[in-house]
Amino acid sequence: MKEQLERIRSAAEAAIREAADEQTLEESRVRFLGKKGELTALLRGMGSLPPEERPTVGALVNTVRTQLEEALKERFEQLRAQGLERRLRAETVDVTLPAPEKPVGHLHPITRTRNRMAEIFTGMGFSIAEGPEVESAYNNFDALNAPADHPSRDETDTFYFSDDVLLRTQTSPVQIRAMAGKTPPIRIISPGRVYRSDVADATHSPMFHQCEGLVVDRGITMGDLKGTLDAFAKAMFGSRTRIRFRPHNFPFTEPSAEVDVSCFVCGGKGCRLCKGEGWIEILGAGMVHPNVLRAGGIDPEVYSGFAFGMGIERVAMTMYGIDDLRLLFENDRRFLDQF
Ligand code: 2U9
Repeated sequence: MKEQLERIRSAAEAAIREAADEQTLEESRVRFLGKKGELTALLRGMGSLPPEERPTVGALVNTVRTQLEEALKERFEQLRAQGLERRLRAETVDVTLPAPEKPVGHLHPITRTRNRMAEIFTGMGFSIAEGPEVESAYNNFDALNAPADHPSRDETDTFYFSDDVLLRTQTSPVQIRAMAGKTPPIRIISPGRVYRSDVADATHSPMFHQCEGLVVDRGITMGDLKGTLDAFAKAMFGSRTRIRFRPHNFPFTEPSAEVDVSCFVCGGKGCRLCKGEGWIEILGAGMVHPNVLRAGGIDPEVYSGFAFGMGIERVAMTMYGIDDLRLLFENDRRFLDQF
C-alpha cells in the first residue's frame, strides 16, 4: 500500500509540475485528489489493512494529500502569474503613440464666400433678408420692371410650376417683399439660391447662389453706390483693389452698370486670372428704377435707392482659382479638402 501511495505521489507531482495551464492542472487535481480520485480510492481501500496499520497509513495518506494540495496551490499561483504576465505583454499600451486623428470637416467654399460677404455688408449696417425660392411671377419679374417680352421670362430660361409660380431666377423678390413690408431706410442683402434653366457647364448651373443688396432712403445717390461697392471690394479682395463702372442695361435699375474689380493677382497689369485684362467682372448694379420703388409701395418722389447683385460661385471661383463651376457641386472630397 505504501508503494502504491509513493507511485501516486510521484505521478501527481510530475503532473503538477508539467501542467502548462490552469485547465490541465485542474484536471490533475480531480484525477488525484477528487472525490473519485486515486488518493481517495486508496483511503477507501484501507479497510483491507490489519487494524494496527491503519493509523500510520492513514496519517501517511493525509500527509501526501496535504503536500499535493500545497504543490497544486503553488502551481496554480505560478500559472496565474505567468498568464497575467503574458496578457500584460500582449496588451501593452504605448502612451507615447500619437492619438488617432479625428477628421474635422470645414465649410464649403460657397458657404465661406457667402459668410464673408455677409460679414462685410453687416459690418456696413446691412441686415440679411431671406425669402422663398418658390416665387410668384409678379415678385420675380413684374415688380422688377421686366417687360412682358423679356427673354428671361421665357420657359426655356425659367423653371415654371404654372403661369404665375416659378423658381426664383434672382434673389430680388426678397427685396420686393422687404420694401412692401416696411418704410425706408432699408439696408439689406439677400444671399440665397436661384434657379435658371441652363445646362451645366464650366460656367453655368441650373442652381447657383446670388448675393444682392438694396439701399433705399431719402437722398441716396450713385455716389453712395460707388462708395459702398468700393468698400466691399477692398474688404473682399484686398485694400489695394479699385472698382470700375461700365454702362449697362437692367430693367430694374436706371442707370445701370457692370462693375469690375482690379485684378487682385496682378494689380491691374494683366495676368492669367484676369485674362490679360487687369479687371475682373464681379457685380451688376444701378439706381433702383422708379417703377420698382413704386411696386414696393415706395414713393420715388421722396425716396431713391441703389441695388447690386453678384454671383457667389463666380466670386468663390475667382478667389480660390477654381476653373470649373461643376466642381463646386460634385462634393468630391479630393476637391473640397483643398480649401
Ligand atoms: C430690387 C431692385 C433692384 C439687383 C441687381 C444686378 C444688378 C446684377 C447679376 C449679377 C451676376 C445676377 O448672378 S448674376 O447673374 N445681378 O447684375 N442685380 S442690380 O437689383 C435689384 C434688386 C432688387 C428691388
